[in-house]
Amino acid sequence: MRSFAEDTIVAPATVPGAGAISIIRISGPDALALTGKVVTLKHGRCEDAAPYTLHFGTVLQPDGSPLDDVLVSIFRAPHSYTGEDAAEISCHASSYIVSQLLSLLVGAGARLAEAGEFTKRAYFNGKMDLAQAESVADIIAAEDAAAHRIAFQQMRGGFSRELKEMRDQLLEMTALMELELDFSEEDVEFADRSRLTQLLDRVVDHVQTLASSYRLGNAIKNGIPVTIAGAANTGKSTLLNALLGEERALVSDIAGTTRDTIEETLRIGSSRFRFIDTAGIRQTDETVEKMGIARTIQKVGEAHIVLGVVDASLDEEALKQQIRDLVNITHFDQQMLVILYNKWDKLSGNKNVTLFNNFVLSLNNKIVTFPISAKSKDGLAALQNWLELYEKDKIASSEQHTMVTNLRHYEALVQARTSLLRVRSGLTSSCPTDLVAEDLRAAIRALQSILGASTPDVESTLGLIFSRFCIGK
Ligand SMILES: Nc1nc2c(ncn2[C@@H]2O[C@H](COP(=O)(O)OP(=O)(O)O)[C@@H](O)[C@H]2O)c(=O)[nH]1
Ligand SMILES: [Mg+2]
Repeated sequence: MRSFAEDTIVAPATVPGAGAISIIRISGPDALALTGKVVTLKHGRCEDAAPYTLHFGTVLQPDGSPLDDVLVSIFRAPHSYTGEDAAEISCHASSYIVSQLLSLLVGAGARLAEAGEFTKRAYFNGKMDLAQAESVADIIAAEDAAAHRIAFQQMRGGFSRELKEMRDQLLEMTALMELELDFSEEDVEFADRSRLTQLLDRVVDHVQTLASSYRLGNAIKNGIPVTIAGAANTGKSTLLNALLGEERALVSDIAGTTRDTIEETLRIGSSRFRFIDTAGIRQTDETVEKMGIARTIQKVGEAHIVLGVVDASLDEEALKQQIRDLVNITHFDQQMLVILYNKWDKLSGNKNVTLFNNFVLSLNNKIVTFPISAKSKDGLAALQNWLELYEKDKIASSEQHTMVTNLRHYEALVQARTSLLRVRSGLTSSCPTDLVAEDLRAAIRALQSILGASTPDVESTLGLIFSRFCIGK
């Protein structure tokens, strides 16, 4: 296989800092020769070394003095990460040794790699598709079991396989339709419409399932969004600070102190949450505060969980109004509302939770409630436990499926779905075949854009079809 790159690149594969060893990676047509110029092996030469072998050697400085004793791993195209000839030099993790070694390799003719260049080469040499290449960054960034599982599955090509399977089915449909166009005078129908519709429905379902996995997939990758909402002065910022254990948001009893949203990530148990403190929801004529409130509504829309903070020390009517306002801004089909009766410490035993709950449950029986005091932190442990369990359940329910975590992929899937739905209505309304075929091709392009590279063309698909299909009969 001819590599797409002409030059040989080098970069440290490990981060500088504490550690026992550092690894320097060299890849490109001259990787082994350049390594050989810098490292003198105890036995043999790098250029002659067999692939997947490990060699002891010494790096000498220009004045002949030794820099370090190292181990060199040898890879040969196409069986390496990049698909090129490559070597990895393991040296002692001294920043001095690493920088000297790099400059020796550059002096010998290598070029310092740009960010992501090794993976880029792997992609261009066909070692992985675009979705897999993107997952490399995700797997490195994954901080918990769920994020790791999704990224690893994508890197192994699970998601790509599903995409290719759908793409190939659509390609076959397109090929059959184009065949019809070629034979249009004879009025043959190669593509049985009801069979096509069935097949199409399955693909649409699959695309839809993948697209809707993005909401949870993205949350697993970036932290589950939890919006803290409620009227001004109910204690939202106090709650955020209490959850974080630090004074992150400004707390004051002047209403409207928090005008923009504040976001902080926090790990509870094995899940990562993204807590978003918002401006209070209330009527105001003040422009800046109005903008804050508009953003609150938007942030509430993004949340998986809405923590609705109410001031339990208010009189009954005011309290009920705060609760109704929260119920009104929650999208119960995809969000959970947790009502927090805050400032419980101010009550002198003359209110009871059951009374509040009866009212809340009369509005919506899926709402969860907790009495808390954000100020004294009473009740927060129960809330944290609930958050942890709730998301654990959700994540567990996602384990059987491929999850989409990347916005680019999600957008392409939505595009594919739009085109496929047009194909669907084209098929049932006996729309001209060439128009339907055009929408099919648009759907294929959208799916293919996730994988990168180019679509197998209709010609080769036709070849495939003809191999099991005799047109003369
Ligand atoms: N007694 C009591 N006061 C609280 C509690 N939580 C918040 N406060 C007070 O309520 C006022 C408003 O709090 P803040 O967090 O700024 O409310 P926000 O406008 O909803 O962000 C501040 O004076 C807080 O100290 C609580 O649990 N108990
Ligand atoms: Mg606030």
